[in-house]
Amino acid sequence: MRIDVVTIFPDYLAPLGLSLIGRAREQGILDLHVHDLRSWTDDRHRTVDDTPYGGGAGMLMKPEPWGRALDAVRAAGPEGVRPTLVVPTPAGPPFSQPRARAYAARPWLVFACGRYEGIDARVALEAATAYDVEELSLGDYVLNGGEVAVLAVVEAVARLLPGVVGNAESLVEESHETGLLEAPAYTKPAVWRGHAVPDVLLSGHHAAVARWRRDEALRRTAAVRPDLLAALPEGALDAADRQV
Ligand code: 6GU
Repeated sequence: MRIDVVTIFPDYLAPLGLSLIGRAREQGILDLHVHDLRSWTDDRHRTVDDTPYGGGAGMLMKPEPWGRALDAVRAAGPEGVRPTLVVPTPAGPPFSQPRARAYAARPWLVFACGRYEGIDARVALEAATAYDVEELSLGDYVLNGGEVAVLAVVEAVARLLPGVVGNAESLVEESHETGLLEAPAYTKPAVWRGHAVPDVLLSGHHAAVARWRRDEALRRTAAVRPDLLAALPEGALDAADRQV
C-alpha cells in the first residue's frame, strides 16, 4: 500500500519510522512518503495561510499551495490508480475500525493535514476531480492540526495489512473488531500485591475461559459504551449473552 502525507510539520510524522510501522516500511509492505507543503509555496516567506473571507478569528490555509501539492503527489504515484484523499478535521465523521478496514483494502491513501482553522473549502472540491475525498475526525475534541490524526489513522490501517502484526489471530478478538470492548487480561504472577488472577483463567477449561471473557466483555461494554451494545447487529447476542 502507498501512503502520502502532506503537512507543514513533516517532523510530526517521524514516529512512522518506528516499531511495527517502521518495519513494515523496510519490508516494502508500506510505501510511505511525507511531503512539506511549503515546498509548493512560491513566495519568499513560504506563506501557507491567510485571513478568512467574511472575517472571524484565526487563519485559513490558502488553496494555491494545496492545489500544486495534490497535483504533484498525484503525478508522482502509480498510474491508473485513483487515490483516496483523507482530510482530518474535527468537522468530519468519526473514524472507526470499519473505516480502518476499508482503508487497508485501498491501494493508495493521501492525507492532507490542515492547520489553523482548516483549509480553504475549494481545495477538497477541486481535488475530487482526481481523488476520492473523505473527511474524518478522531473524536469530539479539538487538536491543533491533522498530524496527530494521521498518526492514529495510519497506525490503525497499517496494522491490518498482512504481515505487519506478527500474530494475525491477535487482530480478531480485539476491542472494536467484535463490536464489544475486550475483557481484562492478566499475565504472571498469579497473585501480585495481594490481587489474584480470576480462577477460571488458570483452570485450563477453554470453553469456560471463552464464556468468562465474553461475559466480561459484555459487562464492560454495557458499563462504558452502551452505545456499542445498542449498535450490535440483530442476532449478535445469544441466550447466554442475555443472562449477563
Ligand atoms: Cl482529525 N483534526 C483536528 N484538528 N482536530 C481534531 C480531529 C482532527 N479529530 C478530533 N479533533
